[in-house]
Amino acid sequence: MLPVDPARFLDDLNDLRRFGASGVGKGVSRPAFTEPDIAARDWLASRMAEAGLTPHFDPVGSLFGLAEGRSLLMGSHSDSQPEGGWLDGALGVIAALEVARAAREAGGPPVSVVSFEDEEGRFGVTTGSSVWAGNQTLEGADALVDPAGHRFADMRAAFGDRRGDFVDPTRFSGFVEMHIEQGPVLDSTGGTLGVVEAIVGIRDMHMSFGGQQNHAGTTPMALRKDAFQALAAFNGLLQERFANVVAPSTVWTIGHVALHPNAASIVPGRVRFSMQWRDGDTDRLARMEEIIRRTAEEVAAARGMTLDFGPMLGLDPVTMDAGLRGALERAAEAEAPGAWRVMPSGALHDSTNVARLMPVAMLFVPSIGGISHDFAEDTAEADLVSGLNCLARAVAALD
Ligand code: HGY
Ligand code: MN
Ligand code: MN
Repeated sequence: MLPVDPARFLDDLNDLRRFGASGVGKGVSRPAFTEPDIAARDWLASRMAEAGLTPHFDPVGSLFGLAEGRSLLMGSHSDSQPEGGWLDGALGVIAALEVARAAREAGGPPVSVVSFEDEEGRFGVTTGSSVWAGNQTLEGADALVDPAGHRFADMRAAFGDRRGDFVDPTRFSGFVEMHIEQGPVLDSTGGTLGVVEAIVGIRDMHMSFGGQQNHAGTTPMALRKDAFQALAAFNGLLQERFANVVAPSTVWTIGHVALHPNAASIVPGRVRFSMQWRDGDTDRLARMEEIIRRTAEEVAAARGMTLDFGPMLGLDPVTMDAGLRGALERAAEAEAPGAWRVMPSGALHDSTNVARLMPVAMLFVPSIGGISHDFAEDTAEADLVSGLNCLARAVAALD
């Protein structure tokens, strides 16, 4: 096993947490291209250089720490959700850095490190790795707009002349990403490590209902074209119509709702909302899309209201590479005998995109209480170290 240094690893993890520290527990707010995100990447670049790696920003702000010649790529993302945890993405980046350092100290194998930009999708869906992998064109990404109306093209310009070209993916033999589970399975079963078998697919879009803004006191209910009521009816019908299509693991979320004008005494005339759904089966994702579109059209027509669909972004389910996964399984058995399992990922990860370019595999550590995308996200330190040791074992075995 490579001579990883848990104290150095934990110190870097805690240093990274300083950038965008939310002041609530260990939480961070470090969305893509914000000042804390850029400062964190500059700090990561310096740590990569100190580790003997060549820091390289690509055109969208993804940061690579490059080893010479052909190498194994490891990493994740260091941007966060607006209310994010200190480990989502950051754990994979810092663990990769520590394995890369230990590998150099041990005389090999060469390991490169990456922190992808905008994995959390302030603009799209895993935008940085999606562009690198060709799942999204740079022109397409540049046209993306965040909820506040900022354009991706303008925001990525903040990296200025730090940016170089896209890194040639053929210099890497594969990609290994460690990540917190972000779900309840390992935590509730007392597991220490999860070896991922597959990552679910996702569909994500915004929709709008347009009605008639009016007085909340004088407008009879029967005459209203109330955008909130349209959304409520749409959501109610979805639950019914999904019933015989979805599986127990299927998820769907309306996480962002903007009512206009969002005032207590005004019948809302417009609502724009996010519609996101995930499943391990591409056909099921397509059937759900058909139900979503048809149901929204019915609701709008029945109320004499307008309906707009924004562009739909999506990624299909991906299966992990058998060889890399096998190395993680053997390392997990050595590190935590009987305390690991093979499991799917209900969360999306950069590995989904990188799988288009090279073999990928993922390792999970538990999330306390299954909590993530929340300031309260956390993992026991002993589990963080077990994950690092497992990576160190696997990378040594891959050499
Ligand atoms: O939403 C996700 O699955 C990822 O954490 N961005
Ligand atoms: Mn993540
Ligand atoms: Mn996340």
